[in-house]
Amino acid sequence: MTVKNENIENDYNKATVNIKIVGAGGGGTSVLESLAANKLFDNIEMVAINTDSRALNGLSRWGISTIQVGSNITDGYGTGGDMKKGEISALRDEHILREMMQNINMLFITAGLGGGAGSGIAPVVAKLAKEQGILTVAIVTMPFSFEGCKRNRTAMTSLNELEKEVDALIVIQNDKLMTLPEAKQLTVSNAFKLTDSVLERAVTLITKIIMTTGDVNIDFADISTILRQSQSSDAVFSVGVSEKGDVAEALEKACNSPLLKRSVKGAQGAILYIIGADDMSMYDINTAIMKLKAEMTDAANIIWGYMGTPDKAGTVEVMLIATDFIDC
Ligand SMILES: Nc1nc2c(ncn2[C@@H]2O[C@H](COP(=O)(O)OP(=O)(O)OP(=O)(O)O)[C@@H](O)[C@H]2O)c(=O)[nH]1
Ligand SMILES: [Mg+2]
Repeated sequence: MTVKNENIENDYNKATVNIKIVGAGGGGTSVLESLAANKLFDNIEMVAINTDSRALNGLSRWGISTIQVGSNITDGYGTGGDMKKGEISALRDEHILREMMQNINMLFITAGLGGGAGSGIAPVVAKLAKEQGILTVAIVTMPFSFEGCKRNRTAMTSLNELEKEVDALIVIQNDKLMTLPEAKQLTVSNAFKLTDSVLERAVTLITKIIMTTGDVNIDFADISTILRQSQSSDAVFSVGVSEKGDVAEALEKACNSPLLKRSVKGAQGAILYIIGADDMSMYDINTAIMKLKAEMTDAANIIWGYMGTPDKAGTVEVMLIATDFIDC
């Protein structure tokens, strides 16, 4: 009996998932600040990486670690929009980045693409993570059209590099933010806050799924299976909430989020995690999942989880990750 308990303890220790979140460049760092300000994660280390020493200054008060790269290339300034400088800076200090990734299982990389630091650093971090077999999800924004062709080209180049290295890539088009009903009231800084909150939601979604133990549990291995099922890094991460406690409505909202680049149509793999009242009906969950299946492909691999909590009475939150698309 004792032996069995020790084994469980060992397995539990092994099963602890070490997650880090990297913010590359100025935009990436601001996402970390908003995660820290909302005190979302105590046990996940956040690391800001930039060439710009001033932008890294003071982050320790939020509990964010910092890595300044390329000090002999940019003299501690930003790259002035030069992605090559960002990339070379990261490569020069590759050993520090590699060390930062030791003993982690999963890495999130966030960046606002279009500038030089984030666009250059993020693909280098992704490549190093891939070499070490770390499950890697990048969540990036594409610049607003008004930021001009150069920034858009830089962002596209960086995106193409990232695509080759990561297990899942979530792309938020800043322009799409302008189509939201609240867009007209947005000041510039509020618009970026909105982007930050979308990035924040995607990171929260996946970490919440991994870190919480549900009644029908989903763990790191499930996330890994779904994200690695596909050769492509194309993925949909979304959250839907029904205030009426209607799981089908929450799922519908998750599938139709206005910021998604694509729908779940043609997806061959999905994770569906439902958080709601502790007396949720199995019939309703079944109906919702069958609806999702009908949207995806016949042979779709759907891993579902459920956590019932008394304080969720009246609302249902559905978290959805869909991958492995066959284009139809
Ligand atoms: N989410 C978010 N995106 C931002 C923010 N500020 C800028 N961006 C976006 O991110 C893109 C890159 O800008 P920065 O992150 O400031 O650039 P950088 O990576 O630091 O690169 P350099 O300053 O050129 O060395 C911009 O074109 C914007 O689209 C922000 O506060 N939050
Ligand atoms: Mg910068």
